[in-house]
Parts: sequence; C-alpha cells; structure tokens
Amino acid sequence: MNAQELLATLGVADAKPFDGRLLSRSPIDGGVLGGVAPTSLDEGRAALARAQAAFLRWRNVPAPRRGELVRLLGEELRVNKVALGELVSLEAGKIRSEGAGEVQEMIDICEFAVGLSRQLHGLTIASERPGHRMMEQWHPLGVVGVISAFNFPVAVWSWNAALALVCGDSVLWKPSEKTPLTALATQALFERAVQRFGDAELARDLSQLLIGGAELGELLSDDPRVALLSATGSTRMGRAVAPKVAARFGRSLLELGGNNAIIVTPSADLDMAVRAIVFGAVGTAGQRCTSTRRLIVHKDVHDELLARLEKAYGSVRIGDPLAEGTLMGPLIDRGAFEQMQAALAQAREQGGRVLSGGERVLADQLPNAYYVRPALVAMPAQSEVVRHETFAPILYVLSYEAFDDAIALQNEVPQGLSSAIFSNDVREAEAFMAAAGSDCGIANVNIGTSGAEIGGAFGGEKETGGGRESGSDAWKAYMRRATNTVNYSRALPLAQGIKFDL
Ligand code: UN1
Repeated sequence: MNAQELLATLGVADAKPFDGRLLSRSPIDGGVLGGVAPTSLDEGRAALARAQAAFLRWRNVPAPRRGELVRLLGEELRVNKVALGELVSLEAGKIRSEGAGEVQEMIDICEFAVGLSRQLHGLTIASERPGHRMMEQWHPLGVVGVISAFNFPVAVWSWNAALALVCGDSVLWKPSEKTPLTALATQALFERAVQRFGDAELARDLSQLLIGGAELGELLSDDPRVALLSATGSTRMGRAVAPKVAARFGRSLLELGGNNAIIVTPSADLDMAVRAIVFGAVGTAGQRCTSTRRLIVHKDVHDELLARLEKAYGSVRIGDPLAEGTLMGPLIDRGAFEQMQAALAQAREQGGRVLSGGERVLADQLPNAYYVRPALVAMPAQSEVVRHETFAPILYVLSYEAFDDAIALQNEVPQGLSSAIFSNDVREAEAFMAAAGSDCGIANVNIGTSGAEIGGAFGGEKETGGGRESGSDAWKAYMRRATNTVNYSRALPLAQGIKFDL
C-alpha cells in the first residue's frame, strides 16, 4: 500500500500534500508522502491548557480504570500492526520486520502498563513513634511532554504515554519533524481507543500532538504546567532542553546519544558475536541510539573476527526496506549521509583505515535517497571521532590485550547508554557487569547492544542523560511521591526525641 492508503486504513484523513505545509518525505526514494499542517505556537498553548484540564480530570480516575484505556490502545495497535509498521518503513526507512518490531514494542509496553495499573504501590514504613503509621503513596504528576526522534517515530511515544496514562497524567507529544505521518496515524489509533473507552469526555485530550519545530519544544521546556519533559534525541537537543526545565525546577527524563561498544574476548563464541555485531551496527542503518558503534576486540581473536565480519558485511542486502530479504534500508536524509562522510574523513585523518564500505549506493536509480554500504573502520586509538556519536552505520574497531584496558576503553567516551561483552569466561562477564565494569545503563553478556526488551528500565548515564523509561520501576518518574505519617494515638510524640512542651 502507498502512504495515503495506509493513512486511510489507520484512520487519518487529512494528510494530503499541500503547499505551505510540513512535508513528509520518504527516505526510500525522497518522494513526498504527505503534508501536515504544523501546530502554531498559539495552538500549542491551547493544547497545553487542554492537557492540564485533562490531567485534572484523569488523576481522579482509579488507576485500573486508566489501564483500560491503555488496554484498548494496545488492541488498536495489535489490529493495525502491519499497516502502522509499513508506514514506519515508508517514513523512517526501516526494513519491514523492524517497522513491525517497533509496533510490537508499543503493544508490549501497553500490556506492561495495563498490569502496572494495578501495581502502582508505595511502601509501608516502620515509624519510630508509638501509635504512628508511615506510608508512601504515588500520585499522578501532571502534563508529560514527549519529544521524540525520527528513528523510533512511534514507539518512543508509547513507552512514555502508556506509563503516563496509567499513572494518571496527560501527554503532549512533539514528534520529529521528519516523521509527522506516523505520529498522525498513532494519534488516530489512540483516538479510536478513546472512543471505545466508554467515557470519551473523560478521556478527551489525554494525548495530543504538537507538530512542528524547536519553538514547540521550547514551549514544553519553559511552561511550568509540563511537570515532566521526556526528551529523546541528540545530546545537543538535550543540552538545549534540560537547563530550561531545570531552571523552573521541572523534571526531565533524557534519552540522548549513545556510543555503544561490544567487547569480544578470547573465549567468545564468534558465530554469535558476528551476528550480534552485524545486527547492532547495521540494523536500522546504524540509526538506533543503541546501535553498536565501537568494537573492542582481543588481539588473539582480532584477525579471525574481522575476516568473518568483512564477509558478513559483504552479504548484507541494501535497498528497498519493504522488499523481501533487505537487511539495511536508507539513511534518513542527505544530512545524515553528509555527516557519515564527514566522520569517515575525520577517521582517516585520525589514522583510521576503512576496511570495507562507507560509500553511497543506488544513487543512479534513486538520486534523492541515501543508501550506503555499512563501514567497518580499523582505528589505531580511541580518537576524537570515535568518541563522538555519528548516527550512521560506522563501526570503529579497536584492539586490546589486557581485560582492564578493554573496560577502560569501553568507559572512556562521554556517552553511557548500552554496552555488551562476548565472553564464556564467567569472571570476565561478571567483572563487566560489576561496579568497576561497564558504566552504561545497559550492560549485556553474549547479546548485542541494541534491541532491548521493554521489561527493563531503558536509558543511560553521562551524556546519555540519566533517564530511564519503559519497564522495571521507570513508572516512578511519571508520578509524585507523598510520604504520609498518621498518628492514631492520643499523644503527640515528636521524632528524634525532641521535647517541646507548652
Ligand atoms: C532508540 O534508538 O531511540 O534497544 C531506542 C533498542 C530499542 C530502543 C532503541 N528497543 O534498540
């Protein structure tokens, strides 16, 4: 199906190309998929007022009932998985199974959140005073702003929205300007869930879209009604947004750049390592925040691993992401291609040797699309370019001799999202996960850096921003905690033994 047919299937009517609107282009061929009316600043302000009103209604709804709305959203996503996944492929250039996989992550988080809607519990705490009880409660927080990137154009909203909604919050979503159509389609599915909820008036405006540029991001950063701003994107974006939120003592949840490494040790299962490395470095054309960007290989297995990798890289099918057998689709746009080329030029200047790939392909047939061969680059050291996140399929290879040096290299970058080790030596694997091991939010053994399940808390340290979303207890960021002390005695003892008798 083409984009217009997919949008119609998904319930979006108003997405026809029109001059002066924000155009959505497909990275597959550079063609226009549709046009969307951008949200003006005034409209954004009005949406924020509606979001605040929706929060004030929604916070009083029992959490399991809030879960029902998210259950219905999950149902809509299940029914429309193929169509929405295909639209993700058209607009973001992901291969078919990764487009569908992204929608599966949305379904998964909805199911997780439905269960969570009956488990938003706090602790009961032993009081030091007789006849007293202490407890904590988790209450809804407010309006949650969500800023998302092109590479996970729909799932990032759901990781935030599914939790925010069961937590009693309302959501304002600013998707990437590069992927407005998938956002419209997701919004349409959400509206269907609202209609089926049984009390559409109550659920009105619980999640709204703000389509446009940085001025809308600023609105979310600056307005004190946005209690939590969850922002996914570059470290540069995070640096613009986070100080503004902090200046008004708002909360932010940041998912910024990653510079994820895989360490391959002498005992590693190289068959498994090769598959994990290729998926991590080449999957989504290297445009995941969890993409594998660095390989730290023990010198004893270096040559064999690289020979195998070069062979595997040579067999990666590049092209139309919707065609059967394609493993790597296009880069998102020309800018991404230029950044990749600039990084490769810097790598050469810094002593790197491009072992394979890096060049553009299919340019004759598709002059407005940017397909590349994934690049494998041997580096003499972890130089400046290696320490920088380039959102493209470039894998820098470093070698090591002593295990501690591998850990030091892994940690010696500004970012701290994901990391992995391939080792069958239990001491190495445990040391990698221990306090002095990987400093990342995600540290895996014998699986790669990307493709995390939603059940774990997702996010990372240092320039990655420190936020955690998705599973585990990430929901706590979307609620406020109240500590309650109840005195059921007839006396008023003070804590710490203080005497204050009138
Ligand atoms: C991202 O690239 O913004 O672990 C998120 C993964 C996916 C999430 C990626 N579950 O690769």
